[in-house]
Amino acid sequence: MKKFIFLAAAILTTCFAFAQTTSGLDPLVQNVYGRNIQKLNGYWNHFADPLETGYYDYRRQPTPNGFFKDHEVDLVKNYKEYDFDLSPTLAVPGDWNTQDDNLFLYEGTIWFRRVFDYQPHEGKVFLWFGAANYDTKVYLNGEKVGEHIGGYTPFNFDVTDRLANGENTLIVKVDNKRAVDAVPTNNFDWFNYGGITRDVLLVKVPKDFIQTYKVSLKQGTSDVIEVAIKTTKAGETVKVEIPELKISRTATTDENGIARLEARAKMTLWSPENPKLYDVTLASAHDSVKDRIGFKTIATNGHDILLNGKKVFLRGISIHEESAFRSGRIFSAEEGYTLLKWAKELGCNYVRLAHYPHNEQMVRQAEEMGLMVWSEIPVYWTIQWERDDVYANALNQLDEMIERDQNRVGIIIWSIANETPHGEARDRFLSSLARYARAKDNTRLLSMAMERNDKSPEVLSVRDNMSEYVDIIAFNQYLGWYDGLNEKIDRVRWEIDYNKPIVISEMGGGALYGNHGPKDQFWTEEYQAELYTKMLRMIDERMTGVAGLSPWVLKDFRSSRRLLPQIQDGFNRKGLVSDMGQRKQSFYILQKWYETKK
Ligand code: GCB
Repeated sequence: MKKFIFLAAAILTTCFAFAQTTSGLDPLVQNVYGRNIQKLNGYWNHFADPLETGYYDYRRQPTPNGFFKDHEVDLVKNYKEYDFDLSPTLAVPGDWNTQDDNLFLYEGTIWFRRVFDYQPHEGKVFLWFGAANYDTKVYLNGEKVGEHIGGYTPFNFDVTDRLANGENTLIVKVDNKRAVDAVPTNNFDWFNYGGITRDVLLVKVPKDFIQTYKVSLKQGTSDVIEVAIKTTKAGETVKVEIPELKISRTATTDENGIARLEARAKMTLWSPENPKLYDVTLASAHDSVKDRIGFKTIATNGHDILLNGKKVFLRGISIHEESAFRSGRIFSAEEGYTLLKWAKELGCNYVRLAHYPHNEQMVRQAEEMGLMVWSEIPVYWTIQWERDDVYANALNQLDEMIERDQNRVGIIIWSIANETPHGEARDRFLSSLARYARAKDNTRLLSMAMERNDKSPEVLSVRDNMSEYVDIIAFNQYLGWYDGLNEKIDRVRWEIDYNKPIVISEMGGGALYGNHGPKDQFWTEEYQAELYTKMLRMIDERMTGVAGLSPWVLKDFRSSRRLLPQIQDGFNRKGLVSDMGQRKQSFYILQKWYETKK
């Protein structure tokens, strides 16, 4: 069953048609790391093809004998203008920009080739990509398997009937050209890392297998576990076991392959103080998959966020998925761990993983470390709201984000957008996404990073039609940086009229580590420290209903928008930690304040 059919039912409930922007995709296999996998990671031959010569002929028509054929079909004997065998290699996973200086600012197509050995397997095989940025076309043994757009979510193809026993040739065309009708658009404040940035796996499952599942606490209860399993077969018995809770239950799949069951248990709920996870096994007649799953409730009441029924303050920080010290796209669990450790040191119980879904290990690690997570899709700034295909793209990314991480107890918030200019088409687009997210997962809160819409120059506020669709009123604000000097922070009043929790999803200002001077001098550590001091005092003394914050940002990160020589040098400097891991003064100011919020 191809993916667009799978999505169709839910999409009918929105006011947009589902225009096909991807092809050949199959529904995601849940928890690939808990399956029988063959890693295709390693060094892949590659070359850049800025003119797309390997794809289009001279009339700009897709050529039937492009580079994806790897010379299986030579139109003219012995005529070659490319050769994968002679081409250099790049590490997969990895961004190409930080692996080869010539590719640092490259935006366009790169062709990758990986030759691998495959031994026959009884059952089905999926070719799975953790992520590739941005437009990916996949060919196996000279034939197109499918394509995917979107740079931060997983996708997979059923390649069972396309694999040869023995040697196979996988060719992947990845194009990271920015575009005005992409999601995100051609304008965003982070680095446009290109490449196959996450794992590539062959996922081997039985012919009839467990395609997906969701194990969570039933809404409104604290002792009933609810399980939904989808297998590829109707009328089969499935079994769920959680040995530590002495749970062992069976159910039978319906005509759609779906089985649901519930089990009551006295369990330890997951929390930052005690991030308890349980071993869970799900089995069908032929398949079995293991996971580590925790249980929690997350809800709101007026201005409060309630975790397991108790009021919690989100001591957060925003993070980009960029490695510490090296400043490239994170490509190992260790690199993600370093950032999360810094967040813990800061006193956080919560991280905003901005501005796109981070890799799966990052989310798993966060929950193991007791960090609640905000996860978001890159619906950022000036999306083309009127277009159905743009909506379909955003919706697909939202679906892939939720599908991949629906069993991650650490995730408390799905976010559907960041700083989007108001307008009717935008409201239609975002409210449809919100409805979809709620229908797919009602066990988490919904939010988006809004912008301020003030009542007067001195009376600051947030007023947004999307407020009725979200559980948390989150907004970014840059008093003292883009908006006045630090002294303005002391002058303003706040009136936010929604009776919902308020979360400041961004605040901050730039500082170059080691740059010292008076506290009214831009770019000094002292200026940034003063900004944080005033801002935190303002929250304490002159704002009501604030249930948390995730200042911008943990670490200085690369951005092609940040051009000031000797200060920015291609980095957004709003980090509390420099790109080389040095703590700026404001790190300690926030750390001290978070002590008071424990
Ligand atoms: C914002 C954006 C974030 C930017 C930040 C900045 O409001 O949400 O992506 O990086 O401001 O530094 O300007």
